[in-house]
Amino acid sequence: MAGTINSVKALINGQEYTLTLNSSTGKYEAQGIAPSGSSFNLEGGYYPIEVTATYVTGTTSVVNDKTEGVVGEGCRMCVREKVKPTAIINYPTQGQYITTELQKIEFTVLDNTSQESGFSGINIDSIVVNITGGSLNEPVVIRGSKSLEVTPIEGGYECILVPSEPIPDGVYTVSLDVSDNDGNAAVTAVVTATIDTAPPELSVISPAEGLNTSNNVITVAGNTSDVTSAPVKVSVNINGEDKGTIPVNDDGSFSKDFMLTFSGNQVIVITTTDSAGKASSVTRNIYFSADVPTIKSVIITPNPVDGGTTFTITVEVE
Ligand SMILES: [Ca+2]
Ligand SMILES: [Ca+2]
Repeated sequence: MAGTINSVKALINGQEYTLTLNSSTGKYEAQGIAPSGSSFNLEGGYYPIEVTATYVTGTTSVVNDKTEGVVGEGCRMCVREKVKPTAIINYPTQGQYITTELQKIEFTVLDNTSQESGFSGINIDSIVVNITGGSLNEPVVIRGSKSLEVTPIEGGYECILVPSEPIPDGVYTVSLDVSDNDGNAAVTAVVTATIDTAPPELSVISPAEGLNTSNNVITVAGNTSDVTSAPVKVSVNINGEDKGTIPVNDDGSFSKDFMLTFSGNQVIVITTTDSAGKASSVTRNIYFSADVPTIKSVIITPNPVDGGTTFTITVEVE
């Protein structure tokens, strides 16, 4: 037989609530403010509640989260935090050129950047890395942590993704999504970067290799192009002296005259460099001299010579 209730109290996260009778339902109620921190990382994933009912006679009954059945289940309060985690792509950086075959994507996912405590933590299985662009017909999508190198850090993880096979040259966009354990999604991190492992094309039309010339003005001309990282820069070095860059036309052609400053062998190096920093060089070895031959003597032997007989002409020249 039911007695007369003296009090009904609930203990939630260290706070005691005194419940009052709702006469229309015959049940006891109180309102409270939920803890701000997530219950995800608490034992069982909930805040435990202890309810104590006391009769006027002084006898009490206590239930809590360990109580069996639906009463015990009712003593488990799940609290979700609402703060987004943070996704940061560390490598490549926005606009970066990558010139090596070895490729990787490094990123950090954190759930403690805006919360000192009570964060639910990164759900590592929610990571989605998406690579699009270049010569990929379909996006490369990596989900979860299985193919990642993962290092736990305070509040999250540092991750390294190495594609199973090198991604071919091209311009790519990498995006990163992640959620925390309470289902809050981070703002998508996006970077666009260029993979360019190929040096630019370079064809030198002038001067020809082995050219002998008496002209002290030499024309350096040719064509250059780069599939992935145009535009390219062309620079000229003559006999070890940097002559700077020369203009390249829209069609890749270039032409500029240079003065040769001394006679003798000349080494001309033409270098083209693409925007990724990959370079190609062509070397031309030429010979320049404006000197004219000096004829020192001309002797006819014999001289005079008899008509119809043989003579020799001897010329001394240097
Ligand atoms: Ca969070
Ligand atoms: Ca290139």
